[in-house]
Amino acid sequence: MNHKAKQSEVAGTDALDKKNESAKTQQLDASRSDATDHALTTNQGVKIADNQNSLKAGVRGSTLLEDFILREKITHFDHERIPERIVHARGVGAHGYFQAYPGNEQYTKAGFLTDSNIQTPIFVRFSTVQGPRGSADTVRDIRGFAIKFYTQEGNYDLVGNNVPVFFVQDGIKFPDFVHSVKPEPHTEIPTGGSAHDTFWDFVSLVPESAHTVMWAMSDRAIPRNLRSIQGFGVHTFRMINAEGKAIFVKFHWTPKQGLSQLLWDEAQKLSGKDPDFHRRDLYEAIESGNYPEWELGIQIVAEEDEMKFDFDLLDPTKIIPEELVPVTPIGKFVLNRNVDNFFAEIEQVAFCPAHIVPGIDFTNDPLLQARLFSYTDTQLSRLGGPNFHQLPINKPVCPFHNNQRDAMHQSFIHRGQASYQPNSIDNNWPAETPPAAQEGGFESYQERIDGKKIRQRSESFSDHFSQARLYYQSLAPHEQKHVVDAYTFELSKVQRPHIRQREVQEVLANIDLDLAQQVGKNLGIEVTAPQNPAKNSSVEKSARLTMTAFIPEDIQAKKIAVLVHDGVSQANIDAIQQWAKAEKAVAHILTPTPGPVLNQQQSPVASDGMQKAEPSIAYDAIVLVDGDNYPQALKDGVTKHYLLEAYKHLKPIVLLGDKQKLLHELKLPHDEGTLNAEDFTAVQEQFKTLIRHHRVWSREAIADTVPA
Ligand code: HDE
Repeated sequence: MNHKAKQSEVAGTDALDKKNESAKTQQLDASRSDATDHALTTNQGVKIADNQNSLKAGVRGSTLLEDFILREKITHFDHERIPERIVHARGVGAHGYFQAYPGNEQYTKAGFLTDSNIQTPIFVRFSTVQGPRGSADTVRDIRGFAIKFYTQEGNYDLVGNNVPVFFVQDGIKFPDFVHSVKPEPHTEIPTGGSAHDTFWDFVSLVPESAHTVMWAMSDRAIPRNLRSIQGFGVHTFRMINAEGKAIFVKFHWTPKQGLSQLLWDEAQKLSGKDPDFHRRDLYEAIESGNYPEWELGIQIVAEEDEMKFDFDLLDPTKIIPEELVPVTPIGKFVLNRNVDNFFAEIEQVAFCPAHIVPGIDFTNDPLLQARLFSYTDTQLSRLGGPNFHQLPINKPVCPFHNNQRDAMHQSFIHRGQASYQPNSIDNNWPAETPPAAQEGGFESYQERIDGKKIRQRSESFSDHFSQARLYYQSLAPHEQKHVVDAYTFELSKVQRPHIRQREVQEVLANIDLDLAQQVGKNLGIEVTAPQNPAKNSSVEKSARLTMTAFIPEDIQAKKIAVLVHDGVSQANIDAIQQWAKAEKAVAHILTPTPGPVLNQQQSPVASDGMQKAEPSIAYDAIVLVDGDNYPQALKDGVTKHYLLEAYKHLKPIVLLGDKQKLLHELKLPHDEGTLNAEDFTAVQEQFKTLIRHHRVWSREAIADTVPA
């Protein structure tokens, strides 16, 4: 019997026979507990007669220790929480599938990347880094972007972030960095943010952080939703094809939805008004069939070109500008299914950068190397032992067998006598698989190693400012302004003047004197010419660093607030709803109170929400519908405040009929983002273009002076 045939016989038929996409669903189905139509029992299966009263010595007497039903219930409850992740504790996730484009065999032998006919099930978890599990979604922070691919050759985890670089170059500095950004130890303040002394103390002393801090101070760190963020593998990885030829790759995933940001004022307000803003958005988009989609691409560098850049490919604080190496698309993934249970799936999912499959391998990036150890280690205390791979969300869909046995939370009943190798009792099974491409055994890439054991940073890692400068120089003017505002805001919260001074003079001035002087002016710090100015990167400006390079083609899932009152025009409401449906956008009819309003014909118009409860900051654009009852209907000021705030936050606005007067009343000038019409259909195309571009940036100078 050949090796492969024997292996599948040993493996059994269950996982192998399942179709790829449904495999994960079926696996989860098998472990789903659905209590409908079942009697309430204890964990031992004893039917419970009374779940309302504990066992007592008389109706007013003390509770008895022998009440095993009470004790079992309370004991289980007492242990419901597990330790949250030390970083990336706040997160949300969803299921979906990945599908490769044809033609990737030249790069890799990984089956899920080379067979374009299969849909590989995936699970994605997005997260913030700093805050605890209960913190707000919209804080200024890097977002985690971790994908588990349940491939037929084993689970592959791509554990990345929404920015392409990291704060430190060597894993040994990671605990220091995390301690500095986490809430300060004496007060446990601030929750979810970096605007405090310890963070700025550390980063101003560690210039290798300069580039990533610049990304964190940009609009990338306050995304509008999780559907419109990019993802990056950060480190350089390797791909190996069936001939054994290796290339270096950087992973990028680009959202079909385009990129969009919150304004800082919105982000702060949302932290209070809807701390679950991002997780709600993702859940609702998927539930309504607006499935978010990303394209996976790679930047490819031939092995022989490793040294040809003015930075080191192994340095995780550097990007490869797309002008030097363009991104080659290799596949796409779609998120199309919400979880059934947050804890079982999102909280218990365990990612690890060391989970790779044949055709993909690591490089010597010293940050990546430390990560390879850290993730499994953290799961041991978080998930209570080494069997966390048996949890439904972590279990591979392909067969897996070895001689690891027992330990906490073992849920398999291993049969047979021999749990060692070599053995002659079980004919030496489970057996090794040769590494040749067609057999599929994992083989590490045979990189030549020749060096001294040494604790030293390579000289090629020593330029810390030129790419920070490249990033700043590549941003659009409004994005640069936001960076100045963000440094000003954060440093204004720093209590110690010497830390502010050091960041502005010794970091920012080295990156860009003008940037440093703007921030310095705001903080009352005089900035002098730098000691160590950034040398220019070989690329002066990179076109794909500004978010304005990622405008979506459609307005699918964009949210539009439609403000109505008693006496509104039904014709315009119908037109808005038809248009939104055709565009797959979400139009919410918002009423002054939760009940319906009456239109001009006195028929009820159903409410999707109340204006006070569904604030403008939760929407991408607004429409004020015309009607008979103005200004009586707007007398309490809620609608006016809505308009003022939407205007301030640079939203596209449509004013229909009598509502055209409102801007004038509020002393706000009309501009290219405020559309006046009698009929909605007359401006719908223009409105769509404005929404695709998301904000009316030309309004920003005026909007900053608008109180709201
Ligand atoms: Fe992580 N990181 N990390 N990290 N990381 C964790 O693992 C760690 C780094 C990232 O949704 C932890 O299971 C070290 C870079 C994401 O479950 C922990 C170092 C990048 C997630 C850990 C890094 C990341 C984590 C905490 C430096 C972007 C959330 C819980 C050597 C490329 C995954 C856990 C999820 C989570 C360690 C640096 C991304 C403690 C030691 C660089 C997206 O093991």
